[in-house]
Order: sequence, then C-alpha cells, then structure tokens
Amino acid sequence: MNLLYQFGWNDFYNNQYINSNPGSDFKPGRVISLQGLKYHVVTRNGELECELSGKLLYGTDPELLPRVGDWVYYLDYESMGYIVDIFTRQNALSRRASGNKTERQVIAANIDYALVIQGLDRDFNIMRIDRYLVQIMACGIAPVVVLNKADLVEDVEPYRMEIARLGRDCPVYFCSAYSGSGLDELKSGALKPLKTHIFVGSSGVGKSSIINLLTGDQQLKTNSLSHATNKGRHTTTTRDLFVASNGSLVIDTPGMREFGMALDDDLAESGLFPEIEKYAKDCRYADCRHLVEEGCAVIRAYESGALDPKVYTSYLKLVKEQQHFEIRVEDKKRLGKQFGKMVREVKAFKEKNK
Ligand SMILES: Nc1nc2c(ncn2[C@@H]2O[C@H](COP(=O)(O)OP(=O)(O)OP(=O)(O)O)[C@@H](O)[C@H]2O)c(=O)[nH]1
Ligand SMILES: [Mg+2]
Ligand SMILES: [Zn+2]
Repeated sequence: MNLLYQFGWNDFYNNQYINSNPGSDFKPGRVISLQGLKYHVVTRNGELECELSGKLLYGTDPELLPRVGDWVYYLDYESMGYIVDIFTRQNALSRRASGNKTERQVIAANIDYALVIQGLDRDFNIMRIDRYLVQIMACGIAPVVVLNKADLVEDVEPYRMEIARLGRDCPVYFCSAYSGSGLDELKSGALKPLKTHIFVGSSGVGKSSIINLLTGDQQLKTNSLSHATNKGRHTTTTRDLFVASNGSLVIDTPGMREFGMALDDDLAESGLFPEIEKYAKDCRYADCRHLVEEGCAVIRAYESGALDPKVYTSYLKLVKEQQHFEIRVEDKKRLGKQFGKMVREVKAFKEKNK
C-alpha cells in the first residue's frame, strides 16, 4: 500500500491535491515531527527532512504554519525538501498560548480522536478532564478518556461514575502501563487503523509509556525518575507521530500544565454543556448566560442541588476564561490564492529554462 495512505491520506486531501493541479514538482507529505525549524515529513518514498520556504516562514499567520499531523506540499531540493504550503486542515487541536491572552497555539492538525490521559493518583481531576473535553470537542475532534495507573487503586468504578456524571458522550478506558492491564482493550477499542489519535494530559501521567507499549518498541523517552536524585528525567519534549501495531496513528505530546481554552463559540449555546442546556430552556431570557441573570433556571437548578455543582463550576470557569480570549479577525484568503500564484510562477520558470 502507498505509504501516504498508511499515514492517513484520504479523499479529503486527494481532492485538494487534484484540484490545486500543482504539477509534478509539488509533492504531498505529512509532518511526523518537528524540531525547531527542522521538519520530518513522510513522503511517497519514505521520510524526508524538510525546511520551510521563506514565503511560508515569513508570510504566514502562525496558526497556519505546519504542525505535526499537517499535510504539506514540498519541493525536492538535493537531499532536502522545502515545504511551500499546507493542505486545508480537517481540524486542528489548539489551545490558548500560555502567558498570552489572545493567541491560539496549534498543537497538532488533522486529528480524528484525542485521548485525554490522567493518572489514578493525585493527578486525577474531574474538572480538568471536563475542560479538556470541551476544548477538544470545540476543535471538532472526538474525545476519549483514558485513566492510567489503574494499578494504584483498588476499584475503578467510583471514577467511572464521576465521569458519567459529567453527562458527556465519551468512551472511558482504564489501563496500567505498569501492569499492562487494559491495554489490549484500549488498542482494539479506541485506536482505529488509519485514523489519527493524539494523547494529551499533564506531565507524568504515562502518555509515552502507553504509546511505547502500543507501538511495540521503545521509540519514546519516558519520564523515569530516579527517586533519590530526581535525575534522569526524560520528559517528552518533541511531538511525534507513530504507527501503532494495529495500523492506527498515534501522536505523543509533552505534558501540558495548562490547557487554556481558545473557543470561538458562545459557550451558553455551543452544545458543549448538555447538562446546563437541559435547564437553560426555562431561563427567563433567551440570551441568558446563567451567571447573574434574574429568572435563570440554571442557577435555580444549581441552588436546589439538581445540577451537579462541579458541572456548573466548570461552566463558570470556562466562561471566565473565554472572556479573556478575543480572537483576532484573521485574513484567511491567503491560502489558495498565494499558492495558485506560486504554482504559476514555478511553471513559468520551468518553461523559460527548457
Ligand atoms: N504506577 C504506575 N506508574 C506508571 C504507569 N504508567 C506510567 N508510569 C510512570 O509514570 C512516569 C511518567 O511516565 P511517562 O510515560 O514518561 O509520562 P508522560 O505522560 O509521557 O510524561 P511527559 O512526557 O512529561 O508529558 C514514569 O515513571 C512511568 O514509569 C502506570 O500505569 N502505573
Ligand atoms: Mg512523555
Ligand atoms: Zn440562565
């Protein structure tokens, strides 16, 4: 099978490629890792190290620079490749850039499933899970919850129930990278061949450990602490895309302390809070934000105990964060137009030099 298909190439990208009629010099590939300005790209002929063309590097909205998972057009140049443009994304997992209120940071592109990993130790935090789920769904990605380190607890059922109370339609898996329990179920249930999965979660929850076991070798450095000295930490610092043994594609990410929201939608009506929306239809005002409004049925449900306080608090926290996040009006017409122009320029250049 064509290597590109093994890395997720499908009609969505193929149609773009055909319609852009790029000529044989512009080849497609997928970014599987990036280190500084060096990109590793899977091409029809294997892996190729690439750099960005100047035009892309200096002339592009940072959100549209290639990230892991992006499909790109590149030009061969001796033993290197030059990335000249990216394909329109199916979606992108993004978050608010840390320390910055208005900028969105793209973590990875073209993702089918995002697996939120937490450890069943002090890391477990139901509100944090909910924040991840909201941001993931807002990016148009299907979420999955994975609770690792099941070896550290007697009974996982209380955790399952707590997640069920969030009222979200999202599969939950329990596993232990230490004992190996639950990993087969995770692989056969959550990891789909040819689909792209991203692992997200705080540092130390076991993302790389799980991926190591799923991909069948030690491709990743895991964070093994030597207890006495705290030395020998190998925390993941680059993002990488791997093929697991069942043909699914898996992206590891470094742990994120915060996963700030970067949402466009009006949260109250976004469909992201089904438990809130259940009550919202009885609010006095149609545009009620359920914060301080009179006649708010959501606040009433919260006060009466009908609405889980954790769900309401999680909603409040997100509204507050979102109010800080103002999205710049972006000039998105760059894509397509500029690329068409470049194709014509290269073709003209080749004609002239025949
Ligand atoms: N008890 C227990 N420890 C685990 C389990 N999975 C991972 N660990 C340990 O947790 C530590 C962190 O594991 P990693 O796989 O490096 O965690 P990570 O999520 O990739 O961390 P970052 O790359 O920093 O984001 C290591 O010491 C692992 O041995 C588990 O199921 N049970
Ligand atoms: Mg890691
Ligand atoms: Zn209300």
